[in-house]
Amino acid sequence: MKLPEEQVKRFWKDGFLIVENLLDENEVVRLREHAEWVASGEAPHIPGQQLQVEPRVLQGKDQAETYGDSLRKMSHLAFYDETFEAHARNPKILDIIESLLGPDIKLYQDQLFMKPPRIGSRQRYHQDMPLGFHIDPPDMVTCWAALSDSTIENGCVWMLPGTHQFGIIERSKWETYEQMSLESRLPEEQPVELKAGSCSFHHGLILHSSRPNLTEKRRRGYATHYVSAKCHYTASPEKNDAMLVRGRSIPGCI
Ligand SMILES: O=C(O)CCC(=O)C(=O)O
Repeated sequence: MKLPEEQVKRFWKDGFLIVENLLDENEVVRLREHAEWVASGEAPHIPGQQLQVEPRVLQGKDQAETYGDSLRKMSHLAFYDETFEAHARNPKILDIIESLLGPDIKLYQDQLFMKPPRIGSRQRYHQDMPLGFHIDPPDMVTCWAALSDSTIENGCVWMLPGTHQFGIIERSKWETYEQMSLESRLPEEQPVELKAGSCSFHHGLILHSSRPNLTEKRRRGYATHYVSAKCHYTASPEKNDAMLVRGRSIPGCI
């Protein structure tokens, strides 16, 4: 189903959009249970290097009860695993991405942010695209699917509306926004609180962050990062494993 024109306009103005209840309960439970299995470290088909432990646990400053509870995020899952790939190809998500990026779409990367109880750390203000997405132009939209309720207390994502319109922003300015946020001097930042099954969509250049998880429960969000298949790939071609998920590949492009 196409995204209504009014919502498309809102996305391009703000740089993000919330779509409530996009996934049904079965879809959420399947992904959540699968994520728990992969996070146990027992899934033989997911390389260990795709699982990233919370930095303070690595430094010995925090402790987690289980290996799964020490994880900050798991990456590139859809490229190894059918359940995550099926989510990345979910027509309900791709219809929205198509309304924003056009008919030819590739999955560039994915990240399942685990935000473990009590020790899930802050993600500083950043733009996604300059952090390892080698594309030109920056036609990139992420679907962030809430696999559990995401709230201010458990570390939901915060957006700075409209900042995608500034192009690539210098890292020193990211730091300025980060400091202002830490000092509660950034009235324009908006929390994206989501019920499990709801999704937010954000542009690859919007400044966003997420806060620590202060609760006793995990906050899980599965981010699938899509790009237009018309983008040029700006790194070495052999590193390009972007997966066509809708439409067609275009010769000479990603
Ligand atoms: O979920 C988070 O904590 C961070 C999300 C994020 O940075 C992203 O989806 O690009």
